[in-house]
Amino acid sequence: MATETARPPVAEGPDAQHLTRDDRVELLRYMLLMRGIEERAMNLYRQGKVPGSFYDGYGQEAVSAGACFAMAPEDRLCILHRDLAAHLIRGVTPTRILAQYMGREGGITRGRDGNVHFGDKEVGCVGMVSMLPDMMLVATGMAMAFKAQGQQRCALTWFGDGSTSRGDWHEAMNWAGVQRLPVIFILENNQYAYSTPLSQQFAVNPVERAAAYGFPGFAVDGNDAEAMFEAVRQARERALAGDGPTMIEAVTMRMHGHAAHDDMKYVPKEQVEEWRQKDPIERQERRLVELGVDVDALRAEVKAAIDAATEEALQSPMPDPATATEGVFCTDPEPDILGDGVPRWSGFLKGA
Ligand SMILES: Cc1ncc(C[n+]2csc(CCOP(=O)(O)OP(=O)(O)O)c2C)c(N)n1
Repeated sequence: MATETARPPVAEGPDAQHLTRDDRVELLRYMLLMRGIEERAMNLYRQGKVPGSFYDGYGQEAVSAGACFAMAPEDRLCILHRDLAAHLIRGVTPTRILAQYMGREGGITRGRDGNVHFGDKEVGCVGMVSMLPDMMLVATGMAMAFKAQGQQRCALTWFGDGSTSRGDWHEAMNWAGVQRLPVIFILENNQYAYSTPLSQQFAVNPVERAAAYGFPGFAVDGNDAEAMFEAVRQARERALAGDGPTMIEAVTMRMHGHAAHDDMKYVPKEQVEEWRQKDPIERQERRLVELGVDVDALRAEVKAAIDAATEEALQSPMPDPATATEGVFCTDPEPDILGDGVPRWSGFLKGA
């Protein structure tokens, strides 16, 4: 059974040139927030306060934190179910996220959609499409719009190893390569797609697939937030210089079951133990301790913020059933779909 890939990371260790000490602390803060919020949500789920199931990204925090940290406010992100740190970095508050998980009025979708299906377009996050890997096509489409309008903007999407086996994934890869679009594809290789291991997912090194579509692909240590940052920073530079897409394979491990209902008994215990030693948060903490950062104080601060957010989210009411269909369909004839104040699709919705 496949475990970890042996490929070397593209960048390792602190990146003194592009990350300040404060940035490095922020990376840890967002990873702690992501883990703390998801742990809290799992407890709320067990108390029956989170409907449906619950999905988390335990052990994968560096992938979304490092990548999102390298993106600018004008860029656009298609965020998947294990990438909570990206929402947090864009400014979505822990209270709104916890309210979302509990289906409350104060959540991002105001109780309209499943707990991890959300995105706040005001901060450049596209609402998650459940069908995998359709966010590849959405990100590619946005990148096409940026290029067509001569805008210096970039789109990014994350996707799992399982997503790469679908035809729409290959269509997006091909079109992005042909058009040299400003888009970054992050393969979140967490070794499993539900219970399917890598050995049954692809018969090639997945980064070679980027070359097959005419653009670079490389592997990064997905449990190193700073390496993720550096890889995405370089990919974004390429994209803005007109050099087209980049695929980054973030090599990591899904440390929990597919979702709360899955005990992942199909994963060998030694594999989980091996990856536990590479925990991305502990890794960043070790770096910061060397820099003299009071990591315990940061942990306490994050915990207090999550306690307060939980209380606030629990105060949020359930949505009024009479408004259930409001905001579900686009009724604006000229929607600002790229969030840049320019209405588009005019005519399309009018049937012209
Ligand atoms: C087209 C499609 N088929 C099935 C599903 C159900 N489903 C949701 S997540 C998932 C596993 C995806 O694995 P992967 O892409 O490796 O991402 P991971 O969950 O491991 O992060 C499946 C099968 C779906 N959302 N879309």
